[in-house]
This record gives sequence, structure tokens and C-alpha cells, in this order.
Amino acid sequence: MTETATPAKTRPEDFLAIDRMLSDEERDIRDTVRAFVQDRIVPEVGDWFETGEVPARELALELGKLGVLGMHLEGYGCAGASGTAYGLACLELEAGDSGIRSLVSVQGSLAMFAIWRWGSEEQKQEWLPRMAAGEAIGCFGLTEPDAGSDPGSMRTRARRDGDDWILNGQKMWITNGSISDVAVVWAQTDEGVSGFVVPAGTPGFTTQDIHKKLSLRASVTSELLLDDVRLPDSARLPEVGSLKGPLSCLNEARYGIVWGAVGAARACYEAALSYAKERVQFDKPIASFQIQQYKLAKMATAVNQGTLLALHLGRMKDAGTLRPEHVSMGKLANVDSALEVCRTARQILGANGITLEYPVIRHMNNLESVVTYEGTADVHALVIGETITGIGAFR
Ligand code: TGC
Ligand code: FAD
Repeated sequence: MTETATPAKTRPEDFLAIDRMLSDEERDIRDTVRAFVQDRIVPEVGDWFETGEVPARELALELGKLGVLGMHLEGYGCAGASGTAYGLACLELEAGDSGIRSLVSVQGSLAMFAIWRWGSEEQKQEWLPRMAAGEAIGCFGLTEPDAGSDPGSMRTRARRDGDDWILNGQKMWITNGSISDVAVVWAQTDEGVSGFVVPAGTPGFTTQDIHKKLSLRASVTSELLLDDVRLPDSARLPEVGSLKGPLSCLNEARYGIVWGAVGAARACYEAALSYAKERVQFDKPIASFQIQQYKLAKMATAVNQGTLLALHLGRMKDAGTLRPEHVSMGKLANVDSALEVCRTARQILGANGITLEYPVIRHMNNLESVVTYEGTADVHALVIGETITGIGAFR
């Protein structure tokens, strides 16, 4: 029998030793983003959430310097990092707040990716370097008041007028809408769905913020109004003319959420663990009661399972084998389990769990948006259902 080395002691903060499955470069990127979140986001985000005001412009510049805006894209000032490295960054950003991960997702995976994948060389040169640096902010207008899960029913229309296009319609729930320098707007045309690059200030293009949100409060959410907006043909994304255009961008952002949701869950698990070890009731820390240990054990398991699933999808993305239905499984599983972790954490904190002094209820409320946007849990279950049964159930 050969002698085997004793496995290293289990570390509660990395129970399954997933760290060892990362490369040095991936760990470096993860640690850099984690330190940024710890120094810049964590001390302030409770106040941003409470007031509903986030210094998004300043943050965009800082995130640009950090190198996370469009970090998985190649060229045009983007970092060209791996999908796994991008995922790790999303995890750390969302451990700060889903709104910060959203800022990065919408910029890099939706607005920049749309231009990078489907835009002309001129559009790429004009927008991508500034967007990667955080000097220009982008938004992505797909959802409408009457077209959410079913974007194919959108009413925003673009009609030709000589060499120009005239856009009319309304987009709803658009992250970064009012603070954007450029909006990627999807519209029906006689030839199918097209994307348009609409600079802020174009006559007829206005925005209005959505208030009274109880979730994603550290994020700007707006309505976009397009009233006879005239654009040259050079503003149209030339390389796509169907719903495949916007849906391909959603794959990128949904992939980031697979990782990000684990970050929110980890932050709540860590808050609950530390609270349970310190909070004394009946003369003992509540962490010493079996029922609380059961909850903590389930939370730790969920965080580790979610990380492994995200890492597996990351490796598939980097190998070029990741399909949209894989991303659907990741988003469905990880957001659902993150919600469960955050709700359990909230209860472990007792009354303290309802205040912004702790991160838990903020994450829990944020995840109510995360489970809805980028395809609801139902939509992702139906994508998986269609793949395994061969029967579409959307209609
Ligand atoms: P369907 O007929 O299935 O497809 C139409 C065309 O699109 C192609 N396609 C995809 N391509 C790439 N990636 C995907 N995931 C794709 N899914 C479909 C398909 O092959 C076809 O291509 P072609 O070449 O034949 O034209 O479309 P459908 O109308 O039946 O809809 C399918 C469904 C329901 C899955 C889709 O509409 C959907 O995903 N709905 C959910 C909408 C959604 O997720 N909206 C998100 C808006 S953005 C947002 O929420 C940002 S939140 C901020 C943040 O991220 O932080
Ligand atoms: P609906 O589609 O009306 O769904 C309502 C309910 O019906 C859901 O439970 C849904 O699962 C269910 N349902 C719908 N269809 C079916 C079906 N076929 N079978 C079974 N059940 C079904 N959009 C953008 O374009 N850009 C953004 O930047 C953006 N940012 C957002 C930020 C926030 C904070 C939020 C909350 C949303 C954002 N969205 C954005 C919009 C988001 O993508 C939509 O809310 C989402 O796609 C769902 O659409 P809906 O809200 O209209 O719900």
C-alpha cells in the first residue's frame, strides 16, 4: 500500500478547497476585486441602498480602472480575461451588492457585448474603449411595459425614412438608463428585430427614473422614451436582424449572475455565521444549538455547491462548450439557492436581520430582482424543460 499525504485541514471559509481549482491569475483577479469591494463598496453600500442614490459615474470610472468593464471581451481596451475570471469578479462584486454587479453586467455583458458582437468597426472604435474605461456608461433597452418575458412581442418600432431610421416606443426597467451616455435599443423593423446605438441627447430620446423600489436600490432603473428619434443607418447594429441579437447578450449577463448570486449568498452566510457565534441566548452562543448548526451547514453546502456549478460553467465557457440551456440551469439553481440562504440568514440574525446595519436583508431584497431579471426563474425552468423533453411550453 502506498502512503498518502494527510489532506489539509478543512477551512470553513473554503470548505471544499475550491480555491485550489483556480489558477494563480484567477486568484489574483478574484483577490483584487474582493479588496476593492471590501474597501470601496461595503462601507458605503448600506447608505446608498437606504437613500436610493449611488455615485454610479464615479464608480464606473473606478471599475474601469479596476479593469472589470467588458473584461472578458478582446480588444478595444478590454482586458480579454477568461470567462472564469469574469465570473469570479462578478461573485466578488455581488458579495458587495447586486446593484454593483448589475452596473458591471449591464455595461460589459449587455451594452458593450452587443456592440462588440454585432456592431460595425466604427461603432466599436467609437464606444468600446471609453466604455471599458468607465468614461462612457451604456444601457440595454429590451424590456417594455407589455413585453417582459416575451421580448418578441415588443412594440418599439424602427421604420426607414430615406437613409435614416425613425424610432418610436418605450422601454421599461432599464438599468443605468438615465445615467447612460449610450443606449442599445432593440426595435421591430420590417425585416426583424434590430439593435440601435442611441447616444444620450439625441432629439426625441428621453429617460425617466423608476422610484419606490424596495430592491436594487443601489442601482439606477429607468424608463426610456423614444418619440420620433431619427438615427442614421450607421447607428444600427449591422450584424444581426433577429431576436437572436438581444438573446445572445443575455447569455453573457446571465452567466455573470450564475456567479454573482453565490457572492450574495456567501455574504449572508458569513454574516449569519459570525452573528451566530457571538449572539448569546440561554447562556450560550446561538451557534451552539443544533437547529442553528443545521441551518449553517445547509447554507455552507449551498454556497459551495453554487460555486462548483459556476466554476463548471466557467470552464465550459472557456472551452467553448457552454450553451444557453446550461446558463439557464446555473441561473435557476444559483439564484434560487442564494435566496434561500439569504432568507435563512435573515432569521438567524433575529431582529437585527431587518436593518441595514447588516448586509442580509439588502441582499435578500436585491435577489428578488435578480430572480426576475435576465429571465425569470420560470423562463429558465422552461428552457431546461424544453431541452430535456423536446417540448416547448412557452406558448
Ligand atoms: P425563440 O423563437 O426561441 O428564439 C428566437 C431567436 O433567438 C435565438 N435564441 C437565442 N440565441 C442566443 N441565446 C439564447 N439564449 C437564445 N434563445 C433563443 C433562436 O435560436 C432564434 O434565432 P433565429 O436565428 O432563428 O432568429 O424566441 P422566443 O420568442 O420563443 O423566446 C424564447 C425565450 C422566452 C427563452 C426568450 O424570449 C427569453 O429569454 N425571455 C426572457 C427575456 C429576458 O430575459 N429579458 C431580460 C432583459 S435584460 C435584463 O433583464 C437586464 S437586468 C440587469 C442585469 O443584468 O444586471
Ligand atoms: P412578466 O414577463 O410579465 O412575468 C410575470 C410572471 O409571469 C413571472 O412570474 C413570469 O415567470 C411569468 N411568466 C411569463 N411568461 C410565462 C410563461 N410562458 N410560462 C409561465 N410563466 C410565465 N430589462 C432590460 O431590458 N434591461 C435592463 O437593464 C433591465 N434591468 C432591470 C432591472 C431591474 C431592477 C428589474 C426588476 C428588471 C430589469 N429589467 C431589465 C426587466 C426584466 O428583464 C424583466 O422584469 C423580466 O424579463 C420579466 O419581465 P416582466 O417583469 O414584464 O414579467
